[in-house]
Amino acid sequence: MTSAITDFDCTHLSVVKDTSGMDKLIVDNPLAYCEVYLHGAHITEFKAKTATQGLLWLSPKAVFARDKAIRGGIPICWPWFGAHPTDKNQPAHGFARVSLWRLTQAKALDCGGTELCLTLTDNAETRCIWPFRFTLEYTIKVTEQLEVSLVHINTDKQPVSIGGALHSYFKVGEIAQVQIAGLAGATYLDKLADGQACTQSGEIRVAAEVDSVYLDCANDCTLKDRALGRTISICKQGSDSTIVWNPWLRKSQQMADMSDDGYRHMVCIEAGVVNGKALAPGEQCELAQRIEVVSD
Ligand code: TA6
Repeated sequence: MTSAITDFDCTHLSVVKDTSGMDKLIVDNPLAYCEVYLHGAHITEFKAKTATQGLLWLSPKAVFARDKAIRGGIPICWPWFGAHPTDKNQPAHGFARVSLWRLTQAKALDCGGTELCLTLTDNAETRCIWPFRFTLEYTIKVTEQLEVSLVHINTDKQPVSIGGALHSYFKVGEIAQVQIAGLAGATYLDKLADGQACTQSGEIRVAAEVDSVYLDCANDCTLKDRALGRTISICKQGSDSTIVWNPWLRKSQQMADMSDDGYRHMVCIEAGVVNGKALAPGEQCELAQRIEVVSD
């Protein structure tokens, strides 16, 4: 597999083994720098060359191991979001984030950017967890913006229901100085209050643990960060919901892969498909997200 990675004639791309022996793709082009693990097709770093800071938060205590999801960056939660709908023994947030993906395309773009495509197809391991045939194609376009597109193709002979999220962890200077705009008036389920339905009033400020699922919500968001002096624009497509998550102090302390004060420097704003999408045999659907710093 590793040799196949280097078959692409793309000068912006290099492949390294990190200290845990995992393959990491490094894109370094005139417009941006980006790191992607084949494990989970997990983007762990993105920084436009014009920006002073990277966009994504990666836990200093993140664990890089075959059976673990990396804490930070953009985990791909797929083909379900959160707990499995019927079987508690199945992994939370599906298996895509702990599967080994293949690099199937890498090309330099005329604009100076780079486009990668990573693919995951069903195999004996995935069929033990989810007994359906599928192809997942994850396209990562690295320019001044980070654009990702996850396409699920139902290659099975029967219909399937799929869901998930691009569980992006954004880096913030200080959580108390953050405002999230774009969700005012939306109905959300408060997972910390037994899923009680609430209405979002104004911009979101995070001053305690938050775990909210904004339903029927295709809205784009902005993340204003006074401490870092920047605003991030988060646009999405093919998503029926937005999830906002911050574990705050007590849960950060309980998580082995999070430092105690990790919650102060991150917030998750996730492009979700929580209601599940039905796909007929041969049908496909796309979940996409574009993020960029709009003022720095
Ligand atoms: O998207 C929010 C959430 O589902 C939370 O409930 C929280 O548990 C978080 O994801 C992290 O989940 P993980 O399985 O990565 O620890």
